[in-house]
Amino acid sequence: MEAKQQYLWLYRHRRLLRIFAAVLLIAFAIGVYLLVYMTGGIKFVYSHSMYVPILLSGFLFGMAGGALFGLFAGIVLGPFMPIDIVTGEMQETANWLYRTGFFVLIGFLSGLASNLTRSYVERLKWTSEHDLVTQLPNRNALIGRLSKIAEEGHSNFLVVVIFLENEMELRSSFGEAVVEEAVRQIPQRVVDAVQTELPVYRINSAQVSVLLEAGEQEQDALLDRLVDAFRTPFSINGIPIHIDVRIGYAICSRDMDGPEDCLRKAEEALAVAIERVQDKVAYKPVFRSVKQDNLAIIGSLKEALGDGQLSMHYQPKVDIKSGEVHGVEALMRWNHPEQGNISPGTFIPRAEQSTLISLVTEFALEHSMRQLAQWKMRGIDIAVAINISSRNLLQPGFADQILRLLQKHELDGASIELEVTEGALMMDMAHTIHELATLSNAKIIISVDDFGTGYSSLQYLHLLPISIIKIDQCFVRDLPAEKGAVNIVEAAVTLAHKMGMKVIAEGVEHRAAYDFLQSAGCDMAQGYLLSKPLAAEEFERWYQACGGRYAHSV
Ligand code: G
Ligand code: G
Ligand code: MN
Repeated sequence: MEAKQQYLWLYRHRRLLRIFAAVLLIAFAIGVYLLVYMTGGIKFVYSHSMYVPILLSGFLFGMAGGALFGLFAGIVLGPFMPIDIVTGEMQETANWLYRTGFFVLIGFLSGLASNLTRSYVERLKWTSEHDLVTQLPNRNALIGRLSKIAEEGHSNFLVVVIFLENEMELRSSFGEAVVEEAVRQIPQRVVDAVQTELPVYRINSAQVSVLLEAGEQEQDALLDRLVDAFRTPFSINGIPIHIDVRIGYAICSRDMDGPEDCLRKAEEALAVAIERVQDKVAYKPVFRSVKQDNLAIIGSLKEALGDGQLSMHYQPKVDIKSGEVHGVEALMRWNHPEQGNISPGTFIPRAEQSTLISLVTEFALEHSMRQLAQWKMRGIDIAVAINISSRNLLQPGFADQILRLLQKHELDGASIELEVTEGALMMDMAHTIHELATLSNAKIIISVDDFGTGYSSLQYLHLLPISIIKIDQCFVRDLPAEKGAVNIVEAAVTLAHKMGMKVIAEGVEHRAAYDFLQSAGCDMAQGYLLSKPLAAEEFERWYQACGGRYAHSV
């Protein structure tokens, strides 16, 4: 039997056990009587053995039980026990009465100590299962409740986790007390919504949870009512407080993998609800496999950065008018020892969600700049464009890091181009303006990558020091047959030129597209027609073979 089961068994049979213990204690006292009698009477030391059952009785039966047993023990060793068996001399009444009083006191004190300990332990148990501020049951209590439900064999029930999305914001604008008061009001809302008395668990400062027993048909309606319950603002000291909630839930059944797992499923669903900005999301096994894939990739990426699995490839960019090879775009390649090539389209977005992206970008910057310095020494005078992610621009000291690398490799700022997507430019405009100004003062070229595909306004075009617009592949691929793409490309070229910027088209795969771009006045082209991304030595051979000038354009 495990410790917990043993405890449960003892708890269930506690009445019988108490009777049994009482009988044993009485037998013990009679045993002491016999011992004292046989060893010659109360004048010898053996009567002290009586303290054992007295202390035990206080421990088991509390103050009254201890005192009562003390009285009994006092009488057992009292009027009928001679001082000396051989002489037959009896005890004086005052003598045994004093002893009896002493026994009663010891029993009482033992009971008192035991009660105090017990209430202290209960207090500890309560504290471990409650949120001390709101007095709501906490995560431990929820796990305990889930284990109990599993034991009792309920069929299906929902574990619902409610996330108070603006909790941090409320905390910073209204203060701790207001948020805690709002949380205290949540149970009433939940009860009103589901119309049954249900405990609400506070599982962390911004999450509460309830367990719902509902058939499949009622589930949706019940959850909708729960979402609705938070639509009316909470009123705290007369201030209306709106709490934004997201809900994740999982259906747990008897054959679930344990209570922790069940709660975790609901929390994984919640993470998806937050990410997708949805009111409520039910757990699906695919969430976990996606997350595990992500974690596995992110886990091995750090290693890959250190042991040479990553490298940079370079794709030429050609000046359409002169045919000159203007520069290259540096593109990361990952050759995984087991999984083979992993596309940056797979691992870059995942790295962007973690702090690893700063290491990835550092790798790209360091390797591209080192390569560029070598090319320059061998007379290949081109620029290198490096892709920057939105997180990099928010990183403190990012611009300075680039300037230090330039210095280290003795490169001129003008030979470096940074490709930033529209979304990244819009993240935190004030900060971005400052960072990009530092870079542009060092003559580094800033280009807008994937132009035309982001959700953004055009205001960044005149607010930020942008020199190049890169028209996204999706507009270039079907040129000139696709009329819509033709219009967009022509408009982008006009817009860019009016603003004093250059235009590059990426994803140029066909001669016809290239010719169209030339006639539309587009400045540069990049794509499979010219060359796919190449390893450094391959690019060098390609460049030497064409003499730094793309042949088709002449
Ligand atoms: O080369 P490929 O088409 O597989 O690249 C897919 C995406 O990954 C592209 O959008 C490209 O911008 C991005 N990418 C490639 N290399 C890097 C890099 O070094 N840093 C960042 N941030 N993005 C990169
Ligand atoms: O988002 P970004 O511009 O960084 O993406 C560049 C990606 O586009 C590179 O990963 C590169 O492999 C890919 N690419 C470059 N030229 C072509 C092309 O002509 N056709 C297609 N389909 N992809 C291209
Ligand atoms: Mn790019």
